[in-house]
Amino acid sequence: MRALSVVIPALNERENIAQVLASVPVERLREHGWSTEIVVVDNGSTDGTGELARDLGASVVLEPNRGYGNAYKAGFRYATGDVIATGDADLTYPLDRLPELLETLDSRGVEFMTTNRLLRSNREAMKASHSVGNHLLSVISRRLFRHGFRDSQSGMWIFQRSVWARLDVRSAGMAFSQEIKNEAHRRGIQCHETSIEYRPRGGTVKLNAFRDGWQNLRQLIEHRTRELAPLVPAPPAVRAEVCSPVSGGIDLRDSASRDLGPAPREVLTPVDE
Ligand SMILES: Nc1nc2c(ncn2[C@@H]2O[C@H](COP(=O)(O)OP(=O)(O)O)[C@@H](O)[C@H]2O)c(=O)[nH]1
Ligand SMILES: [Mg+2]
Repeated sequence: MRALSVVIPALNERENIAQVLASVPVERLREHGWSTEIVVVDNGSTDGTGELARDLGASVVLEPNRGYGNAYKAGFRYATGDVIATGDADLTYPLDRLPELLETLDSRGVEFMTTNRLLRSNREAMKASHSVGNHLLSVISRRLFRHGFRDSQSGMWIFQRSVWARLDVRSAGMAFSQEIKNEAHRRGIQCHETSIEYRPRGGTVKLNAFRDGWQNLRQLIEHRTRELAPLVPAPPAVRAEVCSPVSGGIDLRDSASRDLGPAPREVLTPVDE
């Protein structure tokens, strides 16, 4: 049995989270040879998203520093699966298709798989202005990084967890999504992009199209001109305080200190992420 971690960032998604968690087909994944842990990263929600997710059986990581990228970094630090799969907590991504997507990852023999939402059949699910912005940013990514990914902003990726330690992904915010793809390609990781269904969002959009679009452009230029520095392995942790399931606390584990025993259920990550 292989282990899958489904990592879901959530900022005030109380109205969606139960349905999102229920859409992960844990039983079907088991039949396909996968054990599944679901990790919800609560990014300082004020509507009880984290508590509800925990009550429903998910592992909840608290990341007090707002930002989509910050949330993912905390979730990836916590995840223990052989493979990580991601998706928003807003009902847009087809988490119910994970068994088939994992089969594609295997059959393609790649380490990192991203997804393309920019299909005609998905047009109803995306605002026209977002669609234009996504196409534009995707063209620029393709030109700058010389790859063939159609959708630079898709937030559903499925990859071997070992890949994460080989990437230098810095964005704290929405640019994380393009950066992880561009960086995987830049580092020579074997990549593939597969088409997915994209569904109408539940709840309220957290993206600010103008601000996030502008930041994405700036990030693309910074990334393209960044030197491809060798990655410094994370130093071993000198101490760790692991919280109990109920009391909350601080977990200072990093990817180099996996010998600290089973992951706690709820983690407050260090604030300097
Ligand atoms: N924009 C944003 N999303 C966050 C943040 N923290 C967690 N998220 C979650 O990340 C996902 C992406 O946000 P969303 O509004 O769906 O952006 P979009 O999919 O690009 O339109 C959602 O599940 C949010 O709840 C944050 O600080 N900013
Ligand atoms: Mg979304």
